[in-house]
Amino acid sequence: MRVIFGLIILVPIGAAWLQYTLIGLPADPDLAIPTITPADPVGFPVWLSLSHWVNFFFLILIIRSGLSILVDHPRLYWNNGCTPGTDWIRFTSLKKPQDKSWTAKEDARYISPLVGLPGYRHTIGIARAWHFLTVPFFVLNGLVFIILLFCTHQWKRLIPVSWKIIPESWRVFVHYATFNIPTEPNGFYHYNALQQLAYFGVVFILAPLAMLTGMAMSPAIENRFHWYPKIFGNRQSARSIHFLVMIAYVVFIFIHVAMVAATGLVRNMNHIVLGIDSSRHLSGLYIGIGIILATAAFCFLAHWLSWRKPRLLQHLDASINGNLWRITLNHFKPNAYFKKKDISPYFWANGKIPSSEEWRKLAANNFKDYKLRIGGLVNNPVELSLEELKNLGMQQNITMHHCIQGWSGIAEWGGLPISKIVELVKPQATATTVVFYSFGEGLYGGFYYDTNTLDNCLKPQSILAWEMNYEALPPEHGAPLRLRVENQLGYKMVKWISSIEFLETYKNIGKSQGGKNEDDEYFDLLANT
Ligand SMILES: Nc1nc2c(c(=O)[nH]1)N[C@H]1C(S)=C(S)[C@@H](COP(=O)(O)O)O[C@H]1N2
Ligand SMILES: [Mo]
Repeated sequence: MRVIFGLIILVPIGAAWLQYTLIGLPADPDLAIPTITPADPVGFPVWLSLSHWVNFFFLILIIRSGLSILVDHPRLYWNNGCTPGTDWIRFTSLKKPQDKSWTAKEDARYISPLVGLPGYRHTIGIARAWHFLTVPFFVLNGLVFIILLFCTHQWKRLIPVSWKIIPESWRVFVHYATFNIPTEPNGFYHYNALQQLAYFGVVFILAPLAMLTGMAMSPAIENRFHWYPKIFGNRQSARSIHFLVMIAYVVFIFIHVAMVAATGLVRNMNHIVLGIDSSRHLSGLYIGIGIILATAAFCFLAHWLSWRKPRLLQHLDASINGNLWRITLNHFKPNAYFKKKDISPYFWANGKIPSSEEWRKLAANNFKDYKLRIGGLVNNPVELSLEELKNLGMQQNITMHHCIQGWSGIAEWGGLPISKIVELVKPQATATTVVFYSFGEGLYGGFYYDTNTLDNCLKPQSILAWEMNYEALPPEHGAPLRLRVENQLGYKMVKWISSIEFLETYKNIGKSQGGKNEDDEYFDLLANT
């Protein structure tokens, strides 16, 4: 894989040198400034400068928080099951140990806060808050930009109108690649072919690709529209492409900044900052540097907020994205789709196996003495053994699991639809939240628990599973009983369930955030993305 990427970079450069040494430099690209008609873009209007810098600001936040998300599962794959050893690139020196259990959580890595937002380890909750808080505004800014682009003549800067752009771009590329800087056009009026192509690619290819591959990672979208991630191969290739788009952005930013500096820094900065065509005033340069420094300063503020006001960020994210997903994605109903042959050969595990005496005793006796307590706002509280649960019915689903960390896996899960439990216990009208308590502990101590809306518990494929891949649920995957709610991320699916309660609200449990990870790691209450 790395060889392929190496070739993608080296082959064009090699070809450029070959052409240069064998045939000579192609003619300087045509720079004759065409006579400017009233239909041509002249200069940079304020909206264009603004959206350019706003875009820069958001891009920095998106990339930095994205890197923090990435290292929570620092491996990228082309296969849905994330089988260890099949990663095409990894950002950890560790191989998965063969001789002991190794959870995905243990596999998460540290990233310096200078690079990642917020950086460090196990900070994916806040990293996601930044990522998702930024994205709607990034998209909005992009839309405004594109609309105004087409409402004015400015589109002519970016949109190639002839295929000639390709050979012309190549000519420019041969110049750059062999360090024969061609005469530059005045960007106030138009760009050279390669520049136009690059800007076009960033706006009209990279940005949409980033959004579309991002959406392909949502459990709610994936299990409703199974065809969607397949546009990119599968969910993990969508994740890999999402990463490659980020790399392309970073490479673009470096080359772009270098070229801005190399081809008349003062004049270029006056263009994009102030919209004036002058090489004499330094104000554009100073203001531009000011914007870059302010963005850097915001990164420090973001770091401070991440550590001092994480709850604020979590709630801000919930008030924007949480609400947005509640009224949209959360309505999608999971569709049966996967076949036996799709089952992943490997399935990462997460969480600490319960250490309590109670669970170990139950496990030692094959859970024969296990009793699931179901109570709360119900008319008929019950205690059910595994046997009794099994007698109530069974459903088998083959589904894709989406962990917040980025890994996925396809497995068969067999168990009792929660709708059957609801029929049995008869929740009162006020019961809208279901809490699942675990025998296991959370990463930071205290028992693991999570809540789901009753509505999501009643979606197709929501079950209490005692079977995985047609065998008894193994201890590391949650024996004797675990939850499956397929339109949510993995952390909502409590393993080693001890009891279930129907409630009016999640607010009176734990730290009032709706789950152990929501309490301790600032994960989202609603996990559709
Ligand atoms: N009790 C308990 N349940 C848990 C967890 C945990 O730490 N403790 N981790 C959750 C997370 S983050 C994921 S991704 C899934 C993992 O399920 P698996 O181990 O079967 O892959 O379990 C969820 N349920
Ligand atoms: Mo997870």
